[in-house]
Amino acid sequence: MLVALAEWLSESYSFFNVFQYITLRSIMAVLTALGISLVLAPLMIRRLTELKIGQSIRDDGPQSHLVKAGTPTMGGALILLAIAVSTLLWGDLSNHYIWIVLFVTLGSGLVGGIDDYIKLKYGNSKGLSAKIKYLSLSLIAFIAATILFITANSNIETTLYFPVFKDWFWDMGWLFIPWTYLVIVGSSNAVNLTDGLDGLAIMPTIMVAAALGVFAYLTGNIVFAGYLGIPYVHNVGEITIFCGTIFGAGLGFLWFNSYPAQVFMGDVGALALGAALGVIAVVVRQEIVLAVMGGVFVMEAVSVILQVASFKVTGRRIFRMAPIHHHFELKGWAEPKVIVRFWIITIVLVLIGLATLKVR
Ligand code: 57M
Repeated sequence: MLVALAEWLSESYSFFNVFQYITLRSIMAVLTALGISLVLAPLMIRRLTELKIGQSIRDDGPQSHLVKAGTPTMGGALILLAIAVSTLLWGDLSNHYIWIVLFVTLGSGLVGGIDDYIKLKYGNSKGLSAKIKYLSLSLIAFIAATILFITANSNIETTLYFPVFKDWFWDMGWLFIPWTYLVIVGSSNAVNLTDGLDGLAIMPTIMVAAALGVFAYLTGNIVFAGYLGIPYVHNVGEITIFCGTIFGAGLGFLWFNSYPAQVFMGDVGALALGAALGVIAVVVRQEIVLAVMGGVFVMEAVSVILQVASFKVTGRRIFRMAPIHHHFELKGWAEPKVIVRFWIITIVLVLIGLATLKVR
């Protein structure tokens, strides 16, 4: 919104030209989203506590979690508010990628929010029926995938690029639609499964969003993209601003979600942020790099798949409990130790992901 205003003002005052730059607007987007979440979070936590909107804890999980009962949840709604306001302020609203990522993020947040609301209203931890939840998420992902396919300007936008091997790519054609759907829904669920310890999901989300912001900036710049040998996607640089809003809003939320958490994000946050990372990776053509940098999310999801499969086939569990963070808790690791170690793993994976920019 401010881009249009700055453009108009720059006709009289050349200083306002500075707001045309993606880099400056991204920094402003980070700070705006951070400010919104830092300022509003205490008010929200107070209000949620007054309204008794607190988490109900399953009694079959690690016993150490029982003390968390009643912790305010649905803090993700604030993350989404900060992301939306900051994107609308600093993003170029004539850019269709901005609207697609906002649609996927807020749409998935709405599904998660309804799920949270039902859990809170009926005081149980079941929520929306799994079928309705996945159908709604699937519909959002499918709509986004179809729009991206129809609006693609060249086959670069529907080609799958493999990191490191610069001659490895595959023009997916219409298969781009199911692929995009899988990436968005898979990423959304993987982040949701990870969100089971204080700060465990938000910090990797922040780090991966920051790295995807770098990819978005370089992919949208014809000179840098050419120099690095990565795909060039016209106009996708604007997504750097969106990544900045996730970074800022996430940091503000982490301030209160760090151990011991004063608020949880709820499905409204976890499903939305996961879907956001998925759709960003698709538009910047880095789905495989997302799987590398978000390795912690992948590991959590795979632990559940293996556990369920093993239990069904052999009647035995591989892990003490899935997702895998519960396994380490039950082995006796203190919660902050599991969290920080998973963060460290993510730092390494994000660095590996960024290295693929050069190593090819
Ligand atoms: C969400 N939700 C957390 C909070 C957060 C198929 C199966 C593996 C599904 C899985 C599941 O339901 N996952 C989805 C996990 C919950 O957190 C809420 O949910 C939101 C995210 N969706 O924002 O609102 C609990 O996590 C803890 N928490 C924190 N700090 C945070 O910042 O401590 C969350 C955020 C909170 C709080 O305790 O209440 C969750 O874990 O429920 N199911 C499971 O994860 C269950 N696993 C299981 O059944 N494993 C079996 C299967 C796979 C065969 C097995 O291993 O044998 C476990 N979860 C729980 N108890 N709570 C086990 C039982």
